[in-house]
Amino acid sequence: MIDAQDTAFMARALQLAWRGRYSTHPNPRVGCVIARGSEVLGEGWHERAGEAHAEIRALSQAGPDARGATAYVTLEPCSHFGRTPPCAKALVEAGVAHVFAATKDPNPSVSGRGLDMLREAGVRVTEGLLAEEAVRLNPGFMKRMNVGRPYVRLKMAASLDGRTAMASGESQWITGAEARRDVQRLRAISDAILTGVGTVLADNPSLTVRRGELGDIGDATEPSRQPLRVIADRDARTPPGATILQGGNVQIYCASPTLATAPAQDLAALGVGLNGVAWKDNGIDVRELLDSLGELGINELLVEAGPTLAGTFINERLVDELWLYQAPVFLGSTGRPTANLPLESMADKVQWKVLDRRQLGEDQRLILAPA
Ligand code: AOF
Ligand code: ZN
Repeated sequence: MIDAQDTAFMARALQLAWRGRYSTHPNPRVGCVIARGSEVLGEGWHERAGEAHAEIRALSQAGPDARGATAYVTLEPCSHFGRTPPCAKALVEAGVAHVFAATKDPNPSVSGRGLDMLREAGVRVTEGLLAEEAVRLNPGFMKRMNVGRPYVRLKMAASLDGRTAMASGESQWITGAEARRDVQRLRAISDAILTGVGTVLADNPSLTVRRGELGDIGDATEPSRQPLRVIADRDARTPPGATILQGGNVQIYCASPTLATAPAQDLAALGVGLNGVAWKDNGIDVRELLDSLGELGINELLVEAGPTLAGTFINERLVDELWLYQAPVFLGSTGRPTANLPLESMADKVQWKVLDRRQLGEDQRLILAPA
């Protein structure tokens, strides 16, 4: 039996988990509420990899009162010794009588064993309450654990006539301050930001999260690191003085033969990570790139790139969400398209469905998913 009270506590646990949106990577966001009847005894969320898991924080708040109580956790409690000891064991030792887990942990070192551990110790287990919401909380962690690749968000800023820059390449700024702050938040929830060398050469972007521009983050845990910056750069043309290289934490993906060349060696000497992958006529082998980023522990990837790389991602059907910021301006018919995607007939059109539509100052933000 699941009642409204149980659902409300799990919803609260989801809210707590979301506080870790800028800080838990590569770990998932997890929240926990410990309650007896309608009384909350403890609350916790996972803040940072290496630090206490959500259950441990909630248990320490509840103290001895946890005996006989119910725990609501957004993810199956872990059963393994990772950077921290198993939460399932801690719940058993605290005497918790009933555990609600929204979803299984797809991590192969857990995946059901946490729930088994609880059941074997005589704890009642109820699985699946608000499961859909819990999966949506960690789309990247779930996807990486299940298929080894990050969840991909493609960001675009465009005009009313679907242009993303002038013919000269000039593009600052199409959208207003509110949309740009929203992009900062989007970067901050991402584990990595991918761009192409064309964008590096044309715009010299930093692709960093600037805390001051994030604005008020409410009760979220402070971002604990910059997202990894990733550059698709077949011939290692990224200038050693490029802004994006400052502060480190950069991986460049070039063509394998490029690895041995002088420009690549110079970048490696600066501490840049260099990876050789396959390139095809129309650009980088994106699947190989995504596999590699999955191995690096990237859960949520943000693609902020020019028309070539954006076109490749769309064409290869590798975008999970498209975030389109549209400004109420015309950039004119000589402006650059958001994506290079030459299509012949209406039958080739690439259809999307709108998940969310919002006004940000004068601009609108659409979040879309493949239809
Ligand atoms: C939980 N509660 O709050 C989180 C869990 O290296 P560790 O010890 O931090 O373990 C990381 C793994 O633990 C992570 O990959 C995921 O399977 C699980 N995360 N589990 O019971 C939590 N964050
Ligand atoms: Zn745990």
